[in-house]
Amino acid sequence: MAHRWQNDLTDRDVTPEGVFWNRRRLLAGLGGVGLGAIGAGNAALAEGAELEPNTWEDVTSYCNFYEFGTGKTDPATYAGQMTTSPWQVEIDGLVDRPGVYDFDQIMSEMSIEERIYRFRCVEAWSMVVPWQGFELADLLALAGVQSEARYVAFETLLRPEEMPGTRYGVLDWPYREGLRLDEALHPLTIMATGIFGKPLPNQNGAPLRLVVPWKYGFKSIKSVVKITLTDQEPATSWNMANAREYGFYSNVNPEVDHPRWSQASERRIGGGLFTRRQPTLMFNGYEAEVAALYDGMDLSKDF
Ligand SMILES: Nc1nc2c(c(=O)[nH]1)N[C@H]1C(S)=C(S)[C@@H](COP(=O)(O)O)O[C@H]1N2
Ligand SMILES: [Mo]
Repeated sequence: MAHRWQNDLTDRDVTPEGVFWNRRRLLAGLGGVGLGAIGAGNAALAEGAELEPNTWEDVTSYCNFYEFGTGKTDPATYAGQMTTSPWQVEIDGLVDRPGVYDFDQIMSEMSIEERIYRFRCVEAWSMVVPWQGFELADLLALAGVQSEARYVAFETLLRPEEMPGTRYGVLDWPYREGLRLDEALHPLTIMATGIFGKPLPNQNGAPLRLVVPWKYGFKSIKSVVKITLTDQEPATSWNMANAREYGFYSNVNPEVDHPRWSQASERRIGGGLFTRRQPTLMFNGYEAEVAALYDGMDLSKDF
């Protein structure tokens, strides 16, 4: 058996048989296998919620990726300079198999199922993006999460010679994000590898970025190079920049306003002259799936 990455794992370590076959069955039940299947994202959305995808043009030209500048069009203009191959993801902290995992090897040799997820992404504006990717839980399982782990911390590549925005101190680089472990293991939390059936464009976080559909867009960290399992809530870039405005959780919540603007409605990107405002849904429409994660918490305090 060839090495799947620089650690010494057997096939059995990578994909427990039961898990693999359950996933197959699940996919078959959804009417297809692999990329032909529409993932949990659709089934999960509240009925009647809008799922018409945005265009390739919308998704790849109106971006946030501050390593390339703070303007919405800066990423499309400058992210082309980022070298994305080879690409390694270091997984460390409270894991059984810490190490440097090669992205191409992960994708070509691992038995991780890629699926299509048509998620809404929301901030003051919203888009519907057809991602492909796999559950973050599958990647974490490769490294073997230890029982003391409570949080997952993520870091983006920091390569100033290819990232003109990092010459400015708008954020504390590298870009950092974090999730509680139960959020990270939720099946709606994915590592995206592509959009519209194509590999991720650099401006959208090539080759591998997080997508957490019930949280505000900035939680979905791009171009991930490091994942650390910890027992402490990790520092996150936006919280470090402005703790009053950006909390650790950042769940989409129309009842908790950002200090400088209402979050009760969002402007849908695209549609030319007729850009519509629509009410923002609790947990971005994924309330049935994720509300239980926050039982007993005061979400106006833990925002
Ligand atoms: N590394 C990194 N990841 C990032 C950002 C960033 O500036 N740097 N911006 C975040 C913000 S604010 C948003 S809204 C989403 C935007 O993702 P998109 O451009 O693919 O729509 O990426 C998030 N991930
Ligand atoms: Mo954002």
